[in-house]
Amino acid sequence: MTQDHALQGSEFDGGTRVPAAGTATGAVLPGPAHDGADEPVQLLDHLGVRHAHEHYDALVADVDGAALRKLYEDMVVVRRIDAEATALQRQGELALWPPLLGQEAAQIGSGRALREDDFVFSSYRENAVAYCRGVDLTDLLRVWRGNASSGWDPYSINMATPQVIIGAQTLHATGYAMGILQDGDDAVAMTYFGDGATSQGDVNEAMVFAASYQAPVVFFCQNNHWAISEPVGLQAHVPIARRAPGFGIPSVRVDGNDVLACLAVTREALARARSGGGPTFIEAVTYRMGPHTTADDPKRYRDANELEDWASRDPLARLATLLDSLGLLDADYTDSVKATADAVAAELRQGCLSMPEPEPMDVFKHVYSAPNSWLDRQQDHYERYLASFEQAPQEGSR
Ligand SMILES: Cc1ncc(C[n+]2csc(CCOP(=O)(O)OP(=O)(O)O)c2C)c(N)n1
Ligand SMILES: [Mg+2]
Repeated sequence: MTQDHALQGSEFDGGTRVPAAGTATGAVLPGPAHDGADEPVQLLDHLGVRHAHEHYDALVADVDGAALRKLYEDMVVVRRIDAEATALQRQGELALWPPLLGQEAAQIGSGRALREDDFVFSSYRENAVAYCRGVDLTDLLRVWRGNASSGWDPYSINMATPQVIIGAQTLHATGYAMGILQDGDDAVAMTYFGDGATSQGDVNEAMVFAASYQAPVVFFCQNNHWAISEPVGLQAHVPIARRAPGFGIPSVRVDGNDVLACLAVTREALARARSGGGPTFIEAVTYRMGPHTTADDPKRYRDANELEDWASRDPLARLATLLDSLGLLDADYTDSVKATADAVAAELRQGCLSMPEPEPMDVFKHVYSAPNSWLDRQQDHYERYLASFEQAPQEGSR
């Protein structure tokens, strides 16, 4: 399939169309919070052409050449983190890794819109958002190496540790946002989840409460087209963004491979929440180019042509093209981006390999904030069990 044919003719699963090449697809949109319009907002198309947008341009008016370069660097670095962590898993240094390949724009565009005092509740795949929050790179890997049951102190970067129970984090975010209301603060809770998660009761309950309380929470759904081996079309017969207005929540579909559009729609949603306008639902239409996790083989359930189609909409390539057209992709710059990515990858690897092995008794730490007699009994039992190995006669000593 040729690139043009793929882009003009193909459809997103769920019956919604890929924007035709070269059109300013957002121009017909009526403006803020347009109740789930199907055409994704797009400012930068797959060919790297920047299109004017009557509403969203104002939201990224401050993004000059230097800021565009920074967004590009961010995306290169997080792609490199992802590749390095995948390699570490293949080398037996991590038990598992959930790649974000293809979703860099959705995560960097939205992550860079956040304020430091906002609070993020994510799934396992938002490693680029964690990077935006300033996560320590070793902390990012602790859980995946099996060295800790939790990677970091959530309050140190205002981001909860990754949630593996699909969709549960949307409830945590909504509860947190209701707390923000009680405090009279203007921070926002931002929650990330996948297309598959929208079928969970938790996500729907979170939307009911968020709408009822007009809580300052942004629901950021990365529709990467797959929930492990289930295609999105199976559980969403209409675009996912259309569901939110049914809860009384304004929604917007955005091209999730367009970092500028993701930044613009997230800024708008955050501003709405901060100013008392309540929740917003964002559906970022993107694609998971890698496996679900390193334990998965997508070749068993998806067509190679689909991957090829989406490779032609790569989020990094289109921004590189734009930078080049602006004369901002010179060798000095690309060398410095590569050097930064190399340094980050080296730090990640070094942090992984030098992580101290956990003590067996550490498994009891941080389970409850206060002493708990039931846990104490288990701890005693386990301590005696471990001690029994020390007392056992050594092999060959008889
Ligand atoms: C409550 C619950 N049910 C099932 C699972 C198993 N599971 C892990 S990931 C996943 C798919 C999630 O897909 P999606 O929400 O689209 O997120 P993505 O992995 O694509 O980022 C499932 C079903 C789980 N972790 N939690
Ligand atoms: Mg998914």
